[in-house]
Amino acid sequence: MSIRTVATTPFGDQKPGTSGLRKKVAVFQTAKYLENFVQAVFDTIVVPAGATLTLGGDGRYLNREAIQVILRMAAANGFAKVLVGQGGILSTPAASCVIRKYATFGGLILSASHNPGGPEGDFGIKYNTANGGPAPEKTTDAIFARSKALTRYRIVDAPDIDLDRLGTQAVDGMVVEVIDPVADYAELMESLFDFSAIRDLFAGGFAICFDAMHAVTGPYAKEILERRLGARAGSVINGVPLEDFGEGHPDPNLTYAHQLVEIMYQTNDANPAPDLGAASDGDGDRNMILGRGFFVTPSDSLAVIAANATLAPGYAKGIAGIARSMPTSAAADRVAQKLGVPCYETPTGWKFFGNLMDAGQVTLCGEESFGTGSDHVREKDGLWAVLFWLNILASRRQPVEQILEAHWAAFGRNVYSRHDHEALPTDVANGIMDQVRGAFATLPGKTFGNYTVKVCDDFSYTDPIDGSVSTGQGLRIIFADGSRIVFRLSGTGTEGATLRLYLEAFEADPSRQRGDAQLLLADLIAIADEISGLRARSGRERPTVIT
Ligand code: G16
Repeated sequence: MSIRTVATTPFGDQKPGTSGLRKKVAVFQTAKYLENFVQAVFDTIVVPAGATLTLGGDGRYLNREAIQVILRMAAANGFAKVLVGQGGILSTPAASCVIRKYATFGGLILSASHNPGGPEGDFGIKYNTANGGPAPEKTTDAIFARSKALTRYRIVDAPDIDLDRLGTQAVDGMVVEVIDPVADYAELMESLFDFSAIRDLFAGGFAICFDAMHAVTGPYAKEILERRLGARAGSVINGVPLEDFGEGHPDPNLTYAHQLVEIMYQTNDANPAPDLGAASDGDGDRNMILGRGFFVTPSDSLAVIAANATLAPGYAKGIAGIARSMPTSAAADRVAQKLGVPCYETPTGWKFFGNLMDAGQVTLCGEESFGTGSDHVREKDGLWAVLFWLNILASRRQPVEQILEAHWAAFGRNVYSRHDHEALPTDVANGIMDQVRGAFATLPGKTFGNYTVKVCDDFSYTDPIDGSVSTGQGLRIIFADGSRIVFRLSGTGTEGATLRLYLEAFEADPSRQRGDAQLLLADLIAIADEISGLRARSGRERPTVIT
C-alpha cells in the first residue's frame, strides 16, 4: 500500500451541526478541508480491522470529487471494503438501509440536505454509526475536538474508480463495490407496504404528483411509484438529480416546492389537481404531503400515520410508541394516548430518536421540519412517508382533506405553523433570543388576551436510555390551555442565523377546526412579537418562509 501521511493544520470550524458538517462549497474546496474532517472522523471512530464503510451522497456539486478523496482515505485508514452508490448516489434513508442490511461500520453521507447546491451553494458530510443513524452528540463532539488537534491525514495514491460501473473495483487493495442505490431500499419498502393495494389504487385512476426537486429521490420515486406501483408516467416531476438542483432550493415546503404547490392548488375543473402531492428534499429524508388544494402539516402527518399505522403490513401488529421533537405539535401525543403507547418529546434532530428506536421504545418518529420515519431505518425517510400515505389512501379511499377532518374531529386539531426568519445577522438573532429569555422571569401568570402564560423554559432533555443531557434546545412559552410559542435558532443554516418561531394552538371544537392556520394563530403571532420584539429588532415585516 502506498499510504501517504500529509501534514495539515486544524481549521477550528469543523463542528458538526444538527445533522453533520455543512459549509459553503468554497469552504469545502479549501485545500485539505475535506481531508481534515474525514481524518477526524476516522480517528474518532477507530476503524476495526476488516471493516466496511457505506458511502454516497445526494449528487450535489462536489459529490463525485469528494467520494474519490474519501475512498483513498478509507483505504489508507484501514477499511477493507466500501459500498458506494452508483454515480455516488445514495439518499440518506437508503444509506441508512444499506448500513443496516450489510452491517457496515457506519457510513459517510455527503449532503447539505435541503440547502441549495452548485458552486455557490452548500456541501456537507456526516457520519452515521453502525445502527444506520446519525452519530450521537458525544461522537460529533469528539470528531470536532479531533479536527482541532489534527496534524496529519492519511491517504493512498490511487487513480479514481469508475463510479458509474456496477460491481467490484479496488483502490490500492481496498475493495470498492459500486451498488445499485435504489434496489435495497425499494425491497425494504415492498416489505413494509401493501404494494398490491396501492397498485389497485393507481389502476383505478388515482393520480399522484411527486416533486423530486431535481434532487436525489428522482431515481427512487420513478422506480417505486411509476415502475413498481404503476403511477402514470410523468407522475414524478423534476426527477433527474442535478448538481445544482436546477438552481432550486430542494426544501419541500410551501415556498420552495412552488411548482408542486401550483399544481395541487389549481382550480381548473377540466384539468383537476392530482389526488396526492408530495415532495422530498436534497437527500431524500424530508417530505411534504399535499391533498387537492390542501396542506398537511408534518405534525399532523405523523399523527395521521400513527392513527392509521396498522393499515400497513409492516405495522399491522401496532406501534410500540411515538417520539417527536419538542417544536413538533402535540397532535401525535393525542394519538399515542388513545393507543395507550408512550410518546417521547426530544430535542430537534433525528439523532435523538436513535436510542429510543434501538431500545424498542418507539416505532414512529416525526419532526415539524418535514421529517417522518420509523424504525425500519435510523433516518427520517421522505419516500417512506409518501408510501405510508398511499397505503392509507388505498385502504380508506377518501380524499386527503377528509382524512384530516375526520382525524381532527376525533382527536382535536393542534393548529400549527412555523415562521422562519432566515439569514439574520447573528447578533440580531441572539438579541431576540436574549429578549425572550430575559422575559421568562416575568411571564408566568401574565395574560395576553385569551392566553395566560403557565410556564416558560429553555428546553432540556435527558435521554431515557443513556442518561445523556442536552440543554439549550429552544425557548418555550406554554399557555394555560396548552397552546405554545417556541423560539429556536436553526442548527442547519450556513448564512448568518435562522430564527424559527413555532406556534401551536389546540382547538377541540370541530366547528372551529377548519380554516387557515395563520388566521387561527393570529393572536399567538402577535403575542410572540410582543414578547420578542422580533419585527422591530430584525427590521423585517414578515418571515422568509411560513409553513
Ligand atoms: C436536520 C435534522 C433534523 C432536524 C433538522 C432541524 O434536518 O436531520 O432532524 O429536524 O435538521 O433543522 P434546523 O436546526 O434548521 O431547525 P436535515 O433534513 O437538514 O438533515
